Amino acid sequence: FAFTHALCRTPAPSAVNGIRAGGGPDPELAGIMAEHAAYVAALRELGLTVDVLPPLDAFPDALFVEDVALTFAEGAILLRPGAPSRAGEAAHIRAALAERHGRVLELAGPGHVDGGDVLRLADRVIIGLSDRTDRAGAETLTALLGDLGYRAQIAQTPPGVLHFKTGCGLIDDRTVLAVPAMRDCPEFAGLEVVLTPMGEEGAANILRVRDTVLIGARWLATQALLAARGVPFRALPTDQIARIDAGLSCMSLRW
Ligand code: CIR
Repeated sequence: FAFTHALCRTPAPSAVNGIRAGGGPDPELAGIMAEHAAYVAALRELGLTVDVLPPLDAFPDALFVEDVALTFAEGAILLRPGAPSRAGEAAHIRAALAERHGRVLELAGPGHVDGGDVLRLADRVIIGLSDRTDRAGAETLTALLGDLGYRAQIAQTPPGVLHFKTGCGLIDDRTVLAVPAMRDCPEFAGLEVVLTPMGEEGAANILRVRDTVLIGARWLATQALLAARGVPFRALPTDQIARIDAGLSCMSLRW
């Protein structure tokens, strides 16, 4: 969690057309912009150096930079996002990664991995198979992570959960907040699993940065749960990005 840097991308006007699984109300651009700005400001206030890349109007989901790459102190990995409309995003972040990382590895085809399916723990990295991340991609990524010195485990994202991290996020090194559908995830063995309260499944995509957990502002019961555990947290608005199936981890790459 001891990140010093983050990379984000300004939402383009097309962000309102980002992929979304369900119906629900349309997102509003002004709201998406405001939520993104609050997020960048929070990362800066937590002490990170945050660079913000220019918008990419041809790619509505490009503000969700987490899905196109992985960043570590040891180097970066350029991914192959699984949604056809997002495939082209990776090329647009390659130069920015090369400027900031000594090594940039690339996931070779034919497999796909979205960074939202990758959960980094203290001792290993979990890669969740999902509608976006397939086994070929997960196996290729396992080898690349090995090159950077990380051990990977391949897990299953439950049906109906977009990304592995849509359904879980780390509170600390030994504690994961997870939706009930992920309670028995075998890869969580050895961790304490704290379940999202009823009706707050959307809260699971928390993001721990240094000592603070970032959490969506509307998830009051989950905030109470963190408070009761003595976990410092900061509530951020996420209602608009939630309309395009996103949460807090999606909007940055961190290292
Ligand atoms: C998508 O469906 O790809 C975007 N609308 C949302 C991506 C959210 N990213 C993430 O959870 N890492």
